[in-house]
Amino acid sequence: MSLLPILIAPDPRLKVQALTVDKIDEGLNRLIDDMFETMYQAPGIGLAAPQVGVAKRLVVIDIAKKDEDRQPMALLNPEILWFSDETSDYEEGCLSVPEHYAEVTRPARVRVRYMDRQGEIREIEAEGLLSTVLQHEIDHLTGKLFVDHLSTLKRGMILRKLEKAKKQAVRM
Ligand code: GNR
Ligand code: NI
Repeated sequence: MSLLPILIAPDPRLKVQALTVDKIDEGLNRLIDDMFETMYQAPGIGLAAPQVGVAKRLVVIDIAKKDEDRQPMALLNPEILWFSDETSDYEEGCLSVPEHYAEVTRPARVRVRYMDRQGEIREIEAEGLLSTVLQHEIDHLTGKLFVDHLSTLKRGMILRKLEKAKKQAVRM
């Protein structure tokens, strides 16, 4: 297994529309294992393939707490079938937007259909943190980041800081 480099915004590869996964082969299984390893190492509670430069509709999630057993979930081609009218606010972060956190308002509950790594079609209904993370990860598959849910002003402030930090990093 290997750690994959995580892309940092602003980066055009984070803005692409990811493509449907049509076969589960050795290469895809390896990518899924590498994404779990990368997510746990970060550490993060979710990771979408575009964040590691792969434009495929694939996400991994594990919202278990540190003292709990791992609960790895790999979701291929996830889609939101239904979301509640009721909303909830959650302080979000993103491994591609390091060191910035902001409250995002999203539907409180969602129903998601996806394929698991065995090729079985599954559906889950989620609320709370899992609902937030599912929506955050599925957004990555259409090139959307949590900052795209903020005001133009807040988004601009965060992206300018990240851009500046990147330029500093290449000088060092
Ligand atoms: O690790 C992560 N934590 C998090 C916290 C609140 C809302 C969403 C997230 S997802 C994030 C990892 C990540 O960037 N996934 O795309
Ligand atoms: Ni993210």
